Amino acid sequence: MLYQPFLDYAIATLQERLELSPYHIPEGFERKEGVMGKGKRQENVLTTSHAFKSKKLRQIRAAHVQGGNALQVLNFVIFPELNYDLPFFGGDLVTLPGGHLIAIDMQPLFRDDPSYKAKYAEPIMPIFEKHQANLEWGGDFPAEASQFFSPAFLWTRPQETEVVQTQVFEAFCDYLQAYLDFVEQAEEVTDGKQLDDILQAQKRYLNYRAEKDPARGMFTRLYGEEWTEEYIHGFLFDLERKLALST
Ligand code: DBV
Repeated sequence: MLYQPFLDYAIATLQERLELSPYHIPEGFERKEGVMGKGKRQENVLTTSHAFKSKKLRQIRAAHVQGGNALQVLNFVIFPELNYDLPFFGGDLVTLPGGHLIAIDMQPLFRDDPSYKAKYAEPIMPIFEKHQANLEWGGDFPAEASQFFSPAFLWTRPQETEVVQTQVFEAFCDYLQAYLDFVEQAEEVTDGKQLDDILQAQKRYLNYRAEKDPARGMFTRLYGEEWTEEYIHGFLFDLERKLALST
């Protein structure tokens, strides 16, 4: 239940600040039960999915995995509509037997563009610095992933659960509020070249996340390969499927 308050806060805040509509969750993915481990260490694991959309946000979705003290995950991502230059909101909050792994970011479409950085990274640096001061840098992560993170990437592996409940929770709330400020201000893109750049950047990000999903192993052990691949491509990172449907 460690991440339930994060999910509750996110949904309440989104409802307060946006006009949300439901986003279709394919059958079989709203709720899935499985079993992890053997004998005395056996744990029931429940995965629930939550999804919404709004005028500027194509898909707002969360996967919440609850499997006792040693397995708790909230993966929460916001994918903007393709006619906005907004970054992705990404939260990967993971508790495994070895401890907690926390990644919170607003992942840029155009990481190396200085004007993009000035628009979407610089304003959140004060929030990043405030929280970074209390949360030790989490150390190595896959080098390939670094091209998708912003300079405000909050990455930490706290040992104490209390740190997650307090400092990580505050950081999550601050990042989400700041993201919704960006959403409020965002204006529709109409230029053809810019729209194409956004589409390419979204596809690159989505394909990376789908291909390298660090939860693939966990889901495959729990629910099998077929369910897992369908969950990843048909719900968690579904842009390619949606584009294929619309052409
Ligand atoms: N990660 C997901 C989804 C998850 C999920 C959809 C629904 O993208 C969970 C579940 N992340 C999850 C789990 C682990 C991680 C790890 C279960 C632990 C895997 C394990 O140790 O077995 C950020 N998440 C990680 C790691 C990173 C991230 C860097 C460590 C991975 C490693 O060391 O290999 N978030 C992740 C990431 C991006 C992001 C790579 C890239 C853009 O936004």
